Amino acid sequence: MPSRVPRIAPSEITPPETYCNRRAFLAGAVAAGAALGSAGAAVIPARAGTPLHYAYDARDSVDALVDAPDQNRTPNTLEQISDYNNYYEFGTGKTDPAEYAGRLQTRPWNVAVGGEAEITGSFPLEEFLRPYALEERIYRFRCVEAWSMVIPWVGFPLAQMLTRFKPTSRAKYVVFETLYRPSQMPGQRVPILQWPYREGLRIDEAMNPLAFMVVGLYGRVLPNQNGAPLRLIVPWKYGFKGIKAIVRIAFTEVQPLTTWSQAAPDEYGFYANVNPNVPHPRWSQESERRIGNPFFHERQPTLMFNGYANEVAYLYKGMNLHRFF
Ligand SMILES: Nc1nc2c(c(=O)[nH]1)N[C@H]1C(S)=C(S)[C@@H](COP(=O)(O)O)O[C@H]1N2
Ligand SMILES: [Mo]
Repeated sequence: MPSRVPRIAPSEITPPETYCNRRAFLAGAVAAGAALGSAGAAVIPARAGTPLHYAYDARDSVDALVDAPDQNRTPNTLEQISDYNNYYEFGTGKTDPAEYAGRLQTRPWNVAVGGEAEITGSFPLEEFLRPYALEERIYRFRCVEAWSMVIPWVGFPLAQMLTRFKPTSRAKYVVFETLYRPSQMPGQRVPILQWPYREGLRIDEAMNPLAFMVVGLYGRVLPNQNGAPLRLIVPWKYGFKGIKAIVRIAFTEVQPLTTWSQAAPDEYGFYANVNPNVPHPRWSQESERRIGNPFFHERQPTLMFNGYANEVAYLYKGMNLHRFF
């Protein structure tokens, strides 16, 4: 254990995931950071719910990372976050993933990295994640809004991961792929979507500090239905960009085909930025309901880029967002 890190019993610390309020969060952050006892020991346990070491790193902070859209949002409960999911590999019902994803074996797990990068290959998850478990790069805590919920994710910035593989100047996009394993993913035995599920980002979007690779939730290993062992969160985009159970990452020169835009090109574009001004062909996107809100049926106005415009609007300067939706 590094000597400059004082030992503090976990019980003395107010867990930061109990609030998503920025000011309260910053006050609690120091203590949370000091709780990193055996940093670097286990890379990441396989079992959902196992406590994870994580820290809040002030160097990593812009206001938006914690709670941009709203100053006093209470995070959704673990039950809300893990009992109501979209994960078509386990079925199209919102409770199918909670019911069936437990059978997915998340070890051994390999992540293949390919395409326009200097370092490519297939990496066992432990090796893939090892840098983030080292003392200086411990998992980060971030409270972000996604899919009408406020969720205390644990993970690390996507940019930090991508730069390790030294993408070349030809890398204009990055594409992600989900595991294809029909024996454990019953939804894949049915052609609901073109399997495996695929998502992509433009490289500058992927390098924005808000794009986040997730390994945990509420300070613990991610439940399978939320995308264990590794999933993406892109807070300014619609939920479907947050691909789960990632096994392949590739850097490409051309814009990749993505599952939902292949399935319904008029309804789902490559960008999928949260945008109240661009209606979905079959519904308005001007307002949303907050899951878990006691006033659930009250709709709130949807904010441009999900409230993160200050952080991401520069990515789309001069682009026609009706055309590139
Ligand atoms: N592999 C895979 N990833 C996926 C999906 C999916 O069906 N398969 N659904 C997406 C959609 S539509 C949403 S809204 C989010 C939901 O993530 P959550 O269940 O953690 O809230 O996951 C996304 N990632
Ligand atoms: Mo979604």
